[in-house]
Amino acid sequence: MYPKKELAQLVISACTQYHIDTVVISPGSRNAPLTVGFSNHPNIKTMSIVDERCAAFFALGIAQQTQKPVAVVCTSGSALLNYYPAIAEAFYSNIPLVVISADRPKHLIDIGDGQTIRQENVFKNHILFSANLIDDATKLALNSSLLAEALQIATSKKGPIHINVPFDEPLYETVEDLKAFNLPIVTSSAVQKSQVNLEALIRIWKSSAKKMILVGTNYPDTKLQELLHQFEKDSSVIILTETTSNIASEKTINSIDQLIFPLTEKQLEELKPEVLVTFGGMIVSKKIKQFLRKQQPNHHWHIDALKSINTFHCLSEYINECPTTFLPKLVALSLVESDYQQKWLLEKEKRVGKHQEYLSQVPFSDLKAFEQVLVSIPDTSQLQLANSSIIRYAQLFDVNDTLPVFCNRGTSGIDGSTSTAIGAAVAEKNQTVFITGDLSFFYDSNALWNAYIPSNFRIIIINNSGGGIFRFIPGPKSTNALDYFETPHQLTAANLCKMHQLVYSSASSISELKERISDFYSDSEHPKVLEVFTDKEVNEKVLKEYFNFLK
Ligand SMILES: Cc1ncc(C[n+]2csc(CCOP(=O)(O)OP(=O)(O)O)c2C)c(N)n1
Repeated sequence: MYPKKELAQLVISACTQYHIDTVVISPGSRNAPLTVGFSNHPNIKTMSIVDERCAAFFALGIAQQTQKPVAVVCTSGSALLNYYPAIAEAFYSNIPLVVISADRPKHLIDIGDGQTIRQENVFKNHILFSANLIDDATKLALNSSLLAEALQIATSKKGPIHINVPFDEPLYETVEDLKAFNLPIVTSSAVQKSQVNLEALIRIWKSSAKKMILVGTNYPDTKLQELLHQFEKDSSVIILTETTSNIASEKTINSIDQLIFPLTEKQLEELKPEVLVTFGGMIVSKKIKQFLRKQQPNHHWHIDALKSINTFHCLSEYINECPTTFLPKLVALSLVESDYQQKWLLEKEKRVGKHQEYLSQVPFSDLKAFEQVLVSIPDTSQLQLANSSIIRYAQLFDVNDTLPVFCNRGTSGIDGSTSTAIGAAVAEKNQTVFITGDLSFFYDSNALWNAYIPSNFRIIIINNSGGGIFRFIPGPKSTNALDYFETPHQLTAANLCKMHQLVYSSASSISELKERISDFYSDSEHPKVLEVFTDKEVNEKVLKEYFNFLK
């Protein structure tokens, strides 16, 4: 059974031609032609999620893992606007999210018809392309080319696109077959190749004794990992990575905040790179941003096949190639004798010792719980992290390098981490473990209103009764309005788990945590949640003293 409407048929046919095989549908009437068509298509897996914000983050999680476009479909009106947080995340994280909204035809907009808003171009600031289709049989060619362009862009440029599809009533008429449509061939618009003077770059590289490679958010990539290992042989090169870089090595600095925080101005000046090479997405560490914005390198080269970002306000070259294509041109060069790498690694060694010493003596707290939780996660699980202090705590530890790690760092929102993690879990055959703070968890609690959560999905909530981060960052505590930042509460996840049929347990001490976690990852009929309660005042003290102890 397919929709009788040709425009709906065209949209469905276009999606299949661009190999979209997963469509997340939220309920409504205006989108009935798309709902009927997608759900009956043999090559498309459809899933139903009521809350559009959750649906979009869920789809984002799937697309994050498959790196292929995933579509979301909703009805007209405010439903569509609930996609926006995930669209912004997809925009800044380069995730191909295909947003399809049903709409009324133009003559019914702004004349007092119900459930109607101005949908065309509504995401214009954070979308790669908006295809405003027209409900007119004579516009088939135009609609086809808009669809082809939109889907081509989502696929090649890896980001969100919006297809707005107006339907007049009747909405529920069906036919037996889906027509075949020939979409025009769209070649990806030629990306302007930057004119890099490779010889000049090589000259700079070879004459510099202080070179830093800083990796932002990155998919696990063995080729890249291998390349970076080769750079480590050069004593003038130091590699800085983050938990979300998915790069691991003894010779990289992987806890940047831990390393930089105790450094004096003099040391920072000494460790300032002459050449900075960056690639990957967003950088989590605030300290490295502050450091490199203040102690700017003479040369900053950013390598990215899709887009350039000038995070440190000193970008000198944008190299629009894949890192794995460009980096071999540098790695093949002769090594430069220098003590630069050694200086960084000596600092790292000191911090690692201090870190272990400190952890062995601290009371139960977020930091201590994190240590226990991270070592408990089974090898090769996928680790999804929420924002706020969760991602920052993770940066202080050596995370098991068999775990691919992900976090919504595009816009660092707390509004869709659980939904994203569930989407990612659906797309991943290995177990997915999600660690979240309490506000992030309760904010996105509708994420659990989802019939597809794999039974091996695990959630660990670090419940410090509010936004713990606001006790650490400078500012909130100096005001008389801390409650408006931290938003303290007494909620627990127990009843939510009951409602959504998740196996719930909790821990409030190190011994309870050790006990509960011992069989937390074992097979179960339902997904499990472990809620770890910590004391916010202890957390604050422990983390502040941690950084002082490192000095
Ligand atoms: C959608 C959204 N609203 C507000 C914020 C601002 N914000 C950043 S962290 C945070 C608190 C998060 O608290 P929780 O999830 O409990 O984590 P904790 O800081 O305790 O680790 C808030 C409100 C945000 N990042 N995203």
